[in-house]
Amino acid sequence: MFKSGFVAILGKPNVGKSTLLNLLIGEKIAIVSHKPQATRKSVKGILNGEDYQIIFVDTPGVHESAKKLNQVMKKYIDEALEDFDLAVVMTDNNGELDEVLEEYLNKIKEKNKKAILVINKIDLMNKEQIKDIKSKFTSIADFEEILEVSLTNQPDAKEKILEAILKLLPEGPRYYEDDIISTETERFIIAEIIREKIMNSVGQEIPYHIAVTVEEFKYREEKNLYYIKANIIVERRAHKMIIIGSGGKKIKEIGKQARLEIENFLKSKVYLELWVKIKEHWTKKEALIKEYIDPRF
Ligand SMILES: Nc1nc2c(ncn2[C@@H]2O[C@H](COP(=O)(O)OP(=O)(O)OP(=O)(O)O)[C@@H](O)[C@H]2O)c(=O)[nH]1
Ligand SMILES: [Mg+2]
Repeated sequence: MFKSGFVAILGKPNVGKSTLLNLLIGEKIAIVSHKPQATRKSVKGILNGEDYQIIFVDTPGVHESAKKLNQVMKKYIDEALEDFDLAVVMTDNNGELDEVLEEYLNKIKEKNKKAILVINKIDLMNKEQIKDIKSKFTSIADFEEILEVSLTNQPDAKEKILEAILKLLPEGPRYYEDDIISTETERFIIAEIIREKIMNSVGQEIPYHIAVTVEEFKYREEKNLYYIKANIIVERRAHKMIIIGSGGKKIKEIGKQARLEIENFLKSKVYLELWVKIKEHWTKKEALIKEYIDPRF
């Protein structure tokens, strides 16, 4: 019997959803940050086995907020919950459970879909804390299985989670060719790698006000490398100054880190050119959100 399906990964910001996606796929396709709300749009990763194909959908973690960008992020979760076969609900040592997450848990129930609860980051918790989180979640939703793991500190976490998923996955077709691991474009992944490097190298607030667009992406035969030109969009002049840093030091470091990872991703030498552009209040303007994040929303 061939098993397949769409597995939605849901949870509050920073619990480790993108870490899980990357671990399951075995390649880094989603960005990871110690800062919350790293993921902005859903990222699909495909895992092919002898007798199964799982399409994981990593969703953005969101807080309740009226902000436009947050509303767009929520649309990705709604979309992931339109059509899915199994939900992996994740939480961490914060055990946060608010109305937004509760709404999604209700939706899973309404749709008669099964869910697995993954309690992540047990390396930061004691038994008592784990027990409390477990009872908090099980008091409002049903889970077929509850797993306590540490994605970063436990070698068999991946196997445990995969095994639980395969047990619950329905019979189904191979939806995608078996040689692709993601439906995301190279351009998107490159922009995300750059955004991750910025997120992880500047202060608290700025990451939520930046977008990255890849303007040019071409292979230069004569030089044997990819030429990539990307724009870093910020909302304010002050943010631009911080990203550039004194004497251009900061942007140089961001560029170097991003280039190394893009080279690894493309398996080729890369020449990366970064430009910082100011677009005032872009996170509040629908047309600009469409342009930088997703034209569909
Ligand atoms: N201590 C510890 N940290 C972890 C573990 N798993 C993930 N992390 C860290 O948690 C942080 C958040 O991980 P992400 O995968 O970006 O979380 P996310 O749920 O995708 O976050 P959003 O995209 O913001 O919703 C990163 O710094 C990870 O390295 C774990 O088992 N233990
Ligand atoms: Mg994420």
